Amino acid sequence: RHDKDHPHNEANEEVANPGRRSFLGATATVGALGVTGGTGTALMMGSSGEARAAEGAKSTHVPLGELDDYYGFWSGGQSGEVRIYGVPSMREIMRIPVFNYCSATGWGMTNESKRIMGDSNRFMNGDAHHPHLSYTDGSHDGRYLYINDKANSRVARVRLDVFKTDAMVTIPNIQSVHGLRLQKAPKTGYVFANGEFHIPQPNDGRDLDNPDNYWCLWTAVDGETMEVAWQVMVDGNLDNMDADYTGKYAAATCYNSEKGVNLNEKMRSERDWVVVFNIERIEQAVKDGNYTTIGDSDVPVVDGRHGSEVTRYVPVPKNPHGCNTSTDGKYFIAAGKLSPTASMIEISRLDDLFAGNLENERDVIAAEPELGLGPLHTTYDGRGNAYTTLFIDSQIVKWNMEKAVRNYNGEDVNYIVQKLDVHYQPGHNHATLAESKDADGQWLFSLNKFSKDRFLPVGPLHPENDQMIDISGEEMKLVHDTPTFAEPHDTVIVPRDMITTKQVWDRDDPFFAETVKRANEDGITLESDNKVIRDGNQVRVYMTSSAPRYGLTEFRVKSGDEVTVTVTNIDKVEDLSHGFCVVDHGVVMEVNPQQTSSITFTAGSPGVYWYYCNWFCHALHMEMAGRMLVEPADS
Ligand code: K7E
Ligand code: RUQ
Ligand code: CUA
Ligand code: CA
Repeated sequence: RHDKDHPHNEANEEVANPGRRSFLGATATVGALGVTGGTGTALMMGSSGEARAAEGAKSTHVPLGELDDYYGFWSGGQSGEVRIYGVPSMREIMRIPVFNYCSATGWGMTNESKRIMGDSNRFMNGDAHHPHLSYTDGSHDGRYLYINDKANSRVARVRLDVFKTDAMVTIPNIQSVHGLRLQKAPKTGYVFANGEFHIPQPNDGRDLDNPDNYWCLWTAVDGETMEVAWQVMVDGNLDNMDADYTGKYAAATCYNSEKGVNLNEKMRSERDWVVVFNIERIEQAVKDGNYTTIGDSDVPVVDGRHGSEVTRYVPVPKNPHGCNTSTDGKYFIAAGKLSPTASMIEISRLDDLFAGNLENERDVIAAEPELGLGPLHTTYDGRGNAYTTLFIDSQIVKWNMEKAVRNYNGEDVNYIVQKLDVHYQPGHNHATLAESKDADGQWLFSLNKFSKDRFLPVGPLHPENDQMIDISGEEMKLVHDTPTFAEPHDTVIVPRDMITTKQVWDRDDPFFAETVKRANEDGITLESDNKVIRDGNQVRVYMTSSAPRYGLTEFRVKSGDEVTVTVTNIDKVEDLSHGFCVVDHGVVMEVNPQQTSSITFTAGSPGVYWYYCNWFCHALHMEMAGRMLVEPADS
């Protein structure tokens, strides 16, 4: 068998998009700088601005009044939110606040959102990278979206019937959740989360200066209860990951096998690895009591370091990044980042690897095709082709998986199908349905980190550029540029009939059930009562909203009172949302049809404070207001 780390494929250069020079000018030459610099940072030069949608490509046009074919779920990166696009029009339809605070909806401020965020509500930021949709038998089932928070080590769930975040958990014993993926079969099931940064265990002040004794953990969250089920301690660190289509295995890339704490240390080894997890064996270890706990946490931690029965470490070229399961279920594909290759791990060989039947961990590598400079993430068209982003080359490379395997086995066959320039520095790419066995090979998105020269200049901070590519034919065709704000990392795109939403809340929805319960304890019928209840210095104000009126046009409190306002929107008409905003108090919330929302705040200094409806609802929306009359505290 072949044992070559970097099989050279001379055809790479020739098949590069022939249009490259005409619209990229000198840009194509800069990639090598990044590699020799060793940091992966590429410079950019201007384009000639001649790029336009390729001829013969499918249209992105969706006629007025018609709906898009697909829902696109975009992570909002360091904005902490999720965004919904219609594909192919790329109209931004909605934003879902998740880890962030939202001035429009009051997310992070309302009592309902605070209950969901729990203790982590004290953080006002988040860094949302990887949105993924729940599965049944390898197909998306439209129930939930899950997403990681790299900034504050959280995992959140979004309900896809109402497009609202409904659960959030802070993962113990780790720092930063980066890679996040879901169990695909038989269903989700587990939500797997990579702890990226290695830390002392427990991280209580011990081992500050002893990085050799820092550890990373891989976590499984129960996707139904959103409780942490178990964790696995690993060597090195954990970057990206994916799970297979049987429910048996998951794999994660490690770029810091060295456990370095600075850049040079993290690049010292020629190889890092992909760690493969055996989920059945981990569950068995937990069942057998073969685990420990760390610090205050009671989560079972199974030892998965070298020599363990629950993991295997497959060496791959240094500092890999993306890890994507091919939609035929055959391979985990880990992208090389600092190596021009991607490593194809053959999932059907993993039983033998775990059984000890292979001489070398590298025997699970089915191929290691050379793709170009800076391969980061791979997606699929369901027709045997893979598409990998080349960060440094600023290209998408389309390549054939079966041919890559044949080439690795010594056959003289070219696996590169096409290279397409993108603008610039792509991170993830993602094709329609490409995280499920239903990949349909229609549209591909390249989520580019840089957008210089592509949009009207807006000062030093540039948007990202999410480019849309028609992959329905043999040739990739660039069709659309989409500026996006900080900073989509990943998307998931599914046909619109996979999602069924409620357009009006059910009165018994769990999202605000706790608020309803508290109102019931006060003897309040939320749909009709408009009352103020004083309880010491706590004041609970209940009112209805019905365009263009609040049930209360004034209420009276004392300065310093803890005031809870609960508004129930008794309008039943679709799209008739109200808001509630108290002037000069930082108080805001959305109140959609048949929803109850509540918010708690401290009444300010004595005076008159207007509250008003901040969601345009009626011809008399401006008049939909009332007064909070704040009396002196000692009155
Ligand atoms: Cu490559 Cu967080 Cu998915 Cu970003 S990671 S690109
Ligand atoms: S008012 S219609 Cu502030 Cu011009 Cu809104
Ligand atoms: Cu109610 Cu605007
Ligand atoms: Ca490394």
